[in-house]
Amino acid sequence: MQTFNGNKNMDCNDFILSHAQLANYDELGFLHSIPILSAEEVRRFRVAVDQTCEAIGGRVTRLDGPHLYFQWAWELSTHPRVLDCMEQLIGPNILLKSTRLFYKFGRSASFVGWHQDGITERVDQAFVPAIWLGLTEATAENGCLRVVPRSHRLGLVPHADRPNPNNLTTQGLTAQVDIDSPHDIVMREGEMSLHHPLILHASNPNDSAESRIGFSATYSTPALTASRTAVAWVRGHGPKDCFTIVEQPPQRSLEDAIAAYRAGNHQMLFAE
Ligand SMILES: O=C(O)CCC(=O)C(=O)O
Repeated sequence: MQTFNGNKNMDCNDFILSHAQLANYDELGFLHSIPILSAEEVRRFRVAVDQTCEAIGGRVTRLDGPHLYFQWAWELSTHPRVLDCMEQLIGPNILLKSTRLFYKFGRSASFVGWHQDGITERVDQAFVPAIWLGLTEATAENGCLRVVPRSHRLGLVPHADRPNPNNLTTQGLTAQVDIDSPHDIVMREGEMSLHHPLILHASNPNDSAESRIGFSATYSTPALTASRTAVAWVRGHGPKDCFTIVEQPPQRSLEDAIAAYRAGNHQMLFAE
């Protein structure tokens, strides 16, 4: 199977994804509703996320690179079950490339325009997949992720800047293609979806009364040769000379982490 990369570290009892799921990922370009977090973990991570957002101030709707500063984001992106799934997808040597928090308040106009992560990640190869992990349920009403099945077969499509204060994509980057039969990724809290870097995806505004919160992260095999942001080898190993390497998890106090995050010049978006 194309995505199954001959794991040497994992015992066959450890596998979370079935062969049928991996085949589906290859065929459709995504997979969803993979149980990752317990109810207690969801509660704990939500408290930490809310503390961080409150400390930053304003109505935070997107934070880029939180794993470099905040323990909760590091723990989410290196959660053993997440990495076990990633290992099944791309093999035993796993690099953490980037992370994002998407926080859509209840009844907020924030949306995510149609895009491919390959555009912003500057990679169009299957070895750079992403996860989306829900800290709340994700429904059609609260603006769950939507994908165009099989769109990973289109290659990189043209994107244009469509600045809009409510669009949470980087610089409002929006795919210039007709969107055909999108699929809503409806999931329970604590569940995860996996995405090919070329899958077209987006999300609508949150029409529900409650917040919709998701954490996304992008990984790679050792095939990656450059990255604009610092990376971490989170399982196995690989080259260190072409990147800025994060050697250890963030350990700062919340106050120091916020100050360092602000100084780090990462994309931070706020709801109007
Ligand atoms: O959370 C969302 O609605 C969008 C997430 C997304 O576009 C991404 O992770 O690339």
